[in-house]
Amino acid sequence: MNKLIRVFAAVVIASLLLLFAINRLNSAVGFSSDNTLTIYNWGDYIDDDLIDRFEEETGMKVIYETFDSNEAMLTKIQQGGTTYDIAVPSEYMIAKMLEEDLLLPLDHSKLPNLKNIDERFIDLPFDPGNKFSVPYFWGTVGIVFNREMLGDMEITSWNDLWDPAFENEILLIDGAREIIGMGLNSLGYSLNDTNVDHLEKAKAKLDTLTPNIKAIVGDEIKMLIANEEAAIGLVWSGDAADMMWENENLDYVVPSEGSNLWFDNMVIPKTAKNIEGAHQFINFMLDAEVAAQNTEWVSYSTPNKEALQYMPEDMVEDERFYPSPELTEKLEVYENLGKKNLALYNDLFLQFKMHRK
Ligand code: N2P
Repeated sequence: MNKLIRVFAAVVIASLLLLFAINRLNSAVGFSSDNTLTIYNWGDYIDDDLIDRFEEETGMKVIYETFDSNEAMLTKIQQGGTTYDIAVPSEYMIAKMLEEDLLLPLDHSKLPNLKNIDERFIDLPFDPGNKFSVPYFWGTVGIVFNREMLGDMEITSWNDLWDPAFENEILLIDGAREIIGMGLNSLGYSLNDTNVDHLEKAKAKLDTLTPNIKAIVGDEIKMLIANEEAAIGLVWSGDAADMMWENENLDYVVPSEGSNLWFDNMVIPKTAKNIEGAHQFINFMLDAEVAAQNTEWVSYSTPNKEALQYMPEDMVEDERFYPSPELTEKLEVYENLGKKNLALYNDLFLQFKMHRK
């Protein structure tokens, strides 16, 4: 009996020692929650070398996950399975997340590099005073097209896409607001229209584009168009810029009927565990040289004014990707249309996708 107790005690002590050792080891390699930073960002939206550099400089361990739409990101954050320290939603989604009380206020004293951001991108209506969000990238929605494949056919408007000559030549990004938005814009309606009749007309008009649509895809759209698998794509500006570095036959246009101007900002979800680390990461990404390196890799347009001096001139001076304030004023920023209307956009988009099958 005595022996049994001794064996039992030895096992307990050994287990405790083991647990202690694992714990020490975990924090040494950075798995304790303080030392881990979990980031949720769009696909292809950061230079991985910068994550390595941040880890080296801070000793933190970054866990990095990606999403391909604002809606998917929101669902994941609402479900709360994984807790994220940083997310990068677009403006209308930030407004929605604020409405649902999902974001933490930022401590500006920990973000001295915020001064590097061009004031054009500061204090916008979806987040007055940038209390909850800090600019990351911005851009437009438009059409990328292959001049070589299209011969002398010009594309300048959304309505050009309905030309029967483009049968099976168009790829679309998988975004409800972008695609329904194209339908709305092509009929002269606003991207923030909530009139059910207008929205149904937009969906019906999109259905008539079906013969020209080759597929609705995610980030692989860049590879497909750069490899000339399709001549035309509805894309976000930076994806077009990226493809154009790969294939010189490509060009990008913001359609004449109007289009979307968007802003993706970094936020800290309320459920974040490493709030200090999140601020460190945001401030790191706001550094001028870091932002320049990231922008060169990602190809989207940077809101970081101080970064521009470190970037190639032909990139900064390209008006297709750095449109003037006069042009951007003509574009529409998505508004948070409320639960019911956003659900309607999503439903119509789903129906449109099913109609294609
Ligand atoms: C990056 C997509 C950027 C998204 N792949 C536009 N909000």
